[in-house]
Amino acid sequence: MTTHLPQTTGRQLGRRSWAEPWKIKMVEPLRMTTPGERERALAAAGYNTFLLRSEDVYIDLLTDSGTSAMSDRQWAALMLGDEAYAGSRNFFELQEAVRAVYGYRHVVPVHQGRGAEHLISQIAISPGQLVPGNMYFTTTRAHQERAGGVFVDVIIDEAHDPASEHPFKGDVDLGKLAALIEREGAGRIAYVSLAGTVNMAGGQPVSMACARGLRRLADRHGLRVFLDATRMVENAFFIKEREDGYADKTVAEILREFCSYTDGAWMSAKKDSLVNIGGWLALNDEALFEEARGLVVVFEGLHTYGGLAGRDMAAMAAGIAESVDEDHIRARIGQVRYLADLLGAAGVPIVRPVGGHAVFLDARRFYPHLPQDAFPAQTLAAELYLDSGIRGMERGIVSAGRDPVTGDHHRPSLELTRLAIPRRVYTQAHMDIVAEAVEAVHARRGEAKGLAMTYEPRHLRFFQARFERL
Ligand code: PM9
Repeated sequence: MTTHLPQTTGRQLGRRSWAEPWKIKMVEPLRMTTPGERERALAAAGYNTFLLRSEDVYIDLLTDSGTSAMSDRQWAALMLGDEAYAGSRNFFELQEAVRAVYGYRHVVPVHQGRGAEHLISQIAISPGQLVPGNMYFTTTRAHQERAGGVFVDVIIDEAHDPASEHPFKGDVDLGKLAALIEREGAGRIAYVSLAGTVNMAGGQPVSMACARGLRRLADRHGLRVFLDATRMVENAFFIKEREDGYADKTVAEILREFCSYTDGAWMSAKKDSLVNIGGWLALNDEALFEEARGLVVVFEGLHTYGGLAGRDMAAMAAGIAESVDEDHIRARIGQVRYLADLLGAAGVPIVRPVGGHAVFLDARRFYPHLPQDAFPAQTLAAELYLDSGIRGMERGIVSAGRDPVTGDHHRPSLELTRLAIPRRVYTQAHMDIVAEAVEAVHARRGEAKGLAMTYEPRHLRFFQARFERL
């Protein structure tokens, strides 16, 4: 099969079209709602799309986490679940899949990504230590802070500019990191927290050159590098497309090489690995692994199930293998690009280049008349739901939360509304409908008045905060 991306331009360029490498075997009906029903549902949800009931949502682009469609092979694997309390066969399958695909030595299963973030933060951060990383992620930073760490952003400046066309906007600025080490001393740094396709920057990839350079810098100072591998398969795809010397390598080979520059990884398997629940922590260091294995039994469950059923681990092992299939990943990124191309052609401001798992609407340019204190990205998610029952998520000042020391809002330069696309779930026609809805909201953009926060939870406020209309 010859394939070219972006899919949308295939025909314009005179190439043959390209389609998803699967067909649909089971369907789930969608419910459409009336404008009045949506108005009532959103008001009851405090204008927070996280607080809507999913039955009131038509097309659900809240997240790509745990929302993917499993394959027939994954469903079949569920039936082969070994539900022994200890030593389940499925744990060994999972361990083997992680070793084969990611290349790490030791594997601790957890119920989802933040279970692993909790473990790595507790065992690798001492109170007061710094944790430099390529942009914060909400749950990751929350666990680092709860362990007494202080996150320091060392991503390249281009990542904070939604219009910059830099091909690897997820890269660590090695100069910034070197200066931090120089200023604070390597002993004050817990580890480097490196994430693939940086979520809060718009799903932006990290280059292999950066990973390699980071390894060299870390080695010079005796620092460890831990990877958030949640969407690393997508990252590997971007390296294949954009970085010299990788076009002829497989996504699986690129992934293995990238991971080889790191000392371990945490994983939310709910994304790349195509399962509805699950995750793992992988470590090369024996002593650190012993600590993680000791702690997992306190918070998640025995070290051979980590809060999961045997069948969950079986589906995860199968999903890991499917995730590095070239046609799968090409179609996955291709669908995100299809939506982005429609929106870009309609003049809707989006984060460029288009990332791996979502299209991010640039709420600052969408609603230039709204100050950040009126929560433009939250407003845009609300308006989109009201228009058509499509659910996205705020990724701006609300998600950024407050500085734990000063109590002030973090004020990120990126004020984004994310339309995350579940894997293998929606069709091209659904994407057309999403684009039409966003265009309709864009056409009425001058009418938006913004929101005020009426309830602010202490932890990860974006999940449960409530708002009212200004
Ligand atoms: N990400 C997402 O929608 C779900 C929770 S936040 C709305 O993007 C990264 C890069 C993630 C991530 C979750 C986690 C935590 C870690 N790293 O949700 O605990 O994107 O499995 O993973 C979400 P869990």
